[in-house]
Amino acid sequence: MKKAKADLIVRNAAEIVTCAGGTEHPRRGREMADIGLIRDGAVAARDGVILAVGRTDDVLEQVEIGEDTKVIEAKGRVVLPGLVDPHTHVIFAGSREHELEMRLNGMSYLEILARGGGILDTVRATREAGLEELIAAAGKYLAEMLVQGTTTAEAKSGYGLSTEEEVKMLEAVRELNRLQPVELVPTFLGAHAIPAEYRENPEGYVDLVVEEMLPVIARQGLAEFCDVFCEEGVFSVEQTRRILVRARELGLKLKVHADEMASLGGAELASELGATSADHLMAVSEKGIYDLARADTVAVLLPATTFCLMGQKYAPARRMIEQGVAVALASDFNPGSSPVNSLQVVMGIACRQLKMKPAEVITAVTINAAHAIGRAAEVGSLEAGKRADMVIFDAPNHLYLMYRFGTNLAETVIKNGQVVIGG
Ligand code: IZC
Ligand code: ZN
Repeated sequence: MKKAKADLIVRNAAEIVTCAGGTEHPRRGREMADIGLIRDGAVAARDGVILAVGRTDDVLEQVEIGEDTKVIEAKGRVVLPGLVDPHTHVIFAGSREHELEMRLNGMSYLEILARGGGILDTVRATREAGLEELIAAAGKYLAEMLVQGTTTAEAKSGYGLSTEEEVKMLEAVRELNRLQPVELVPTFLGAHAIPAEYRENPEGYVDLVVEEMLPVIARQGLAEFCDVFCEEGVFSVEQTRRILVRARELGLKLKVHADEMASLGGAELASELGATSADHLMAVSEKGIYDLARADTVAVLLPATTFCLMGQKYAPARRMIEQGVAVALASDFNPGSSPVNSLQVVMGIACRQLKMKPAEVITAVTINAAHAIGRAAEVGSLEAGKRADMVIFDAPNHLYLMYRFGTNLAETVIKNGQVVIGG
């Protein structure tokens, strides 16, 4: 039989962490510790697609190497699937460093928002910015993420809060998908806050989201997901339900900012509506955990946010995993509650504060994260037929990634079979 010719081969890696076998369903509960580890491994690809993964000797037998094959020696290093960040607010203008001091002086995130700051500060800056300015700002953050190993990310709107401005944000996402290597999955988050002009009429704003924004976004194909910030003083469970039911009718998949600060029943609602993910969950109830364990909804935990908001209770990750919930991790990168865009930092916090095991953490930023944004058929694991997205870390084994917290260990980043960082 004629062997397939590889145009890329990464070989002799100390460990290849494949995360294989979880494409059909997210890994839940105990399965999360199964990361498909191969020692002295190799990955071969052609035209951006993986041809073979296995022990170096086996892979070299299966594929042909020619003069034009790019060969990367990964001796003493660990190879992971390209990291997937399934919850970001990466499109925004301005910054909110003043909130750090406000928080140190005792003001809470929701108090800052209720006074017209927080999200509404970023809304003012984002509305003032032109499309080009938004693209340039996000492009810089995405470059930082890529250097640290993120090759796929979700990107939300939600700082426009008018039809025209929400469309502008999602157009920025579309342009960025043409301009740079990190693949972005667009989410419409028109229900992120009540804009100042609707302060006295929040139901009127929900009407606008349901009757005008959602149909426009769906018609223009600008978003795959619809998300709502379901929180005390922001959008109620009933408002969230109304928005998400309409979004689902229009063909969008669903996400919920659920039970972050108050236990409102966001996880229960996400499970009931068949949402793809329920995110945050610091204040999730026992019933919410029970429902998530029985739904296809992935729990996306954002421990860098809890860390940055200081002194809050972390999401009960151990309890969720014990109960059989599928857990993913994300940065929540945004200018307010999480100015952190490194998944490596999130991984370090997840071990120390969520008490997740290193193998569970790796599943949570690869295959389960891919499920959380509807991309598990393409990315999130190293398996023949999937996209050749991978990261070579300057680490002797996968445990080292979470142990050496705070240093960027990504040495070579490969997206669609192309070396985009290092080499
Ligand atoms: O800009 O504060 N939590 N939305 C919900 C955010 C944080 C982003 C922000
Ligand atoms: Zn968020």
